[in-house]
Amino acid sequence: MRAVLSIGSNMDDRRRLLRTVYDDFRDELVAASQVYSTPPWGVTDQDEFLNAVLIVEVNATPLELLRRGQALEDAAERVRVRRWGPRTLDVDVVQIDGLTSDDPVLTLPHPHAHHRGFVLVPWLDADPAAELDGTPVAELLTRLGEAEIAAITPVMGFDNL
Ligand code: A4P
Ligand code: MG
Repeated sequence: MRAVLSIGSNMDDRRRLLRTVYDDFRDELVAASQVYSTPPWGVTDQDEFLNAVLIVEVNATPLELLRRGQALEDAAERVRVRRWGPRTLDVDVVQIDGLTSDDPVLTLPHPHAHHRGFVLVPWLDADPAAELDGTPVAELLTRLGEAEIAAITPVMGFDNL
């Protein structure tokens, strides 16, 4: 199955932590976005994030993929303190093929993806033809504020991370 992963970090060695995910999926990678610097969304009194999107082709069940992302979070010694708060590493499953699920353990597509610039901008970068629930990601981006989008800036590719 093909999956879209949103990865983010705003604590510790952010570049190294993102790289652990990239390296883990290296052999299954279809496309990777640039790495972006993004202002915190939701809880704004925290440090800037680095965010990226990876598109992967994996031979696994959706739940296995979720658990694999969570194992990478655990390896980053992520401590869950506060919803939307600072984190060493976050691996969110944005979309898997055309699957939909309202299971709270794995909701698909990710319920916040369509209005988060830090997901949509890198996603469009990794796949200019990307669609979410039948709507082009490029169109979803036009619904966000210009200032929000302008603040999401590419800093480097994974090759230089
Ligand atoms: N879960 C359900 N569906 C999914 C899915 N599609 N992908 C469940 C991943 N997990 C999913 O997640 C809570 C539960 O969601 C898990 O048990 C899983 O089974 P969590 O990662 O433990 O908690 P969280 O990440 O603190 O909460 P939440 O609400 O998922 O936060 P988000 O949505 O991950 O947002 N600003 C910027 N600029 N960049 C960021 O990366 N990230 C967040 C966190 C907030 N602000 C940000 C960023
Ligand atoms: Mg999460």
